[in-house]
Amino acid sequence: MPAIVLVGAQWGDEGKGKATDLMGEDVDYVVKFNGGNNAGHTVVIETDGKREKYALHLLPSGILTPSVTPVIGNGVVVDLEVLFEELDGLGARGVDTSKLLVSANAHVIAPYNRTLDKVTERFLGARKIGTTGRGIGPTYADKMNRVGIRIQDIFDEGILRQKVEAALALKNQVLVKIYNTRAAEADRVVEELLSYADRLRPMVADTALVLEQALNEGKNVLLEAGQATLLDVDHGTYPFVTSSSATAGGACTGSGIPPTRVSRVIAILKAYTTRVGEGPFPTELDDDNGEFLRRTGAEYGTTTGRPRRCGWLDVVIGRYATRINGVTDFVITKLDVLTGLDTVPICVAYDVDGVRHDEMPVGQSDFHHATPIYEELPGWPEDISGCRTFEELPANARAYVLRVEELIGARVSAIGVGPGRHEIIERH
Ligand code: 2SA
Ligand code: GDP
Ligand code: MG
Repeated sequence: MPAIVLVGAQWGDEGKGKATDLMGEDVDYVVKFNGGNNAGHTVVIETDGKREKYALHLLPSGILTPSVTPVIGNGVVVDLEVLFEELDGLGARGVDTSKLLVSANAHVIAPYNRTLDKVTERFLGARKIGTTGRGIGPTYADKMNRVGIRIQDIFDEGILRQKVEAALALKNQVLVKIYNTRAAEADRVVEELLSYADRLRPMVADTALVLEQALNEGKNVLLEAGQATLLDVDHGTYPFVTSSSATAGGACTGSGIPPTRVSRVIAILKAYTTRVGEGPFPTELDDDNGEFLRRTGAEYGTTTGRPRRCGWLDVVIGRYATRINGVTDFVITKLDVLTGLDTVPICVAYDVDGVRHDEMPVGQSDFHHATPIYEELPGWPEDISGCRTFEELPANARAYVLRVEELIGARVSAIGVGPGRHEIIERH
């Protein structure tokens, strides 16, 4: 049976959490395969007419569906303090988290990597990336450098100590001599990490094997990305990216599920564009329209609270996401946010020094000063949040979706018309 991959098409915050939650009923396992608690997924659930809002960071969004087994895959970086805080928070709200599985091969965000992330950003000053400061970059750097700490190391004090000491031999030089800050003490780090061992032990598994067995038994597995295509370390707007593989390929390396098992790749595309952190953004709006999108779409970081940069939809990026991820179908989210605009612009290509680009420019410098070429579509004044079928949408909203579908080159299988779990139109 199939594995389904769900990715973000733009710079994140497209509504992946809501889309994953919506699929929850139809899947048996939801696997987070990249990133860590830099992610922020807001899921709004209506029970008895009351709206309950959940903000998930490290845990897969599927954790809110009782029948789902949530899995933290090997490609994730885990802050253990945050893991237990998040589990306790959900537990206090009556969510059963007892089925959670954590890969023995996932890497741990050591406290010194949180420090390094923050001091590096301060050190870079104007050249900073605008990270979430959660220690993500330094932890993936340790993984590639082969000085990382893995979940399984927490259960072997001797190995853990050896690894922490090896990592700190170099890091403390950097912390003290370059960043002029305090050295990390190996003993304290080891003590802190060991303190989580007993609670962690029952959750730890060979998750790649568990998922292989689940697929063999005909179970459905959803692989849920954190961040998005243009934040992918290989395919994004490097260096203004996160440090993991957020595209469909990363779903396989980050979970241990082979590509031949994946039958569907869903990409989530917001009806406009947002970005948090630094880096190029051709359709960014610094005017009233940008403010309208931020206010109407409540565009503030789910993890850091930072105001998100806002701009019009960019289908050059949409097409790129289709290609890089092998998208089978898109979910367009937040169409309701565009309600009330006279015209809705879509960026269909870029002008770079008088040359038209229909694809992402190969050179990052060109992307930095790309000017959008817009196509203007008529807007719609009607409230669409109550629409549940495509036919119920106003003609101009339908025309917008159909035009986007044509421009990105893949089917739109669902359309979000509000933050709630059921505020969605499914197209069969
Ligand atoms: P990091 O911390 O090393 O991953 O930062 C590197 C870049 O990746 C961006 N990034 C994100 N972009 C959008 N949303 C993210 N999650 C949160 C949210 C962000 C928040 O859901 O709103 O609350 O600020 C996320 N995580 C990482 C980051 O902005 C850098 O550009
Ligand atoms: P993620 O990181 O991709 O999971 O997205 P976030 O949760 O960070 O940001 C998406 C925000 O949009 C959340 O606050 C969602 O509740 C909200 N949202 C998702 N889909 C829709 C939609 O169709 N309409 C509206 N108005 N809000 C939505
Ligand atoms: Mg988010």
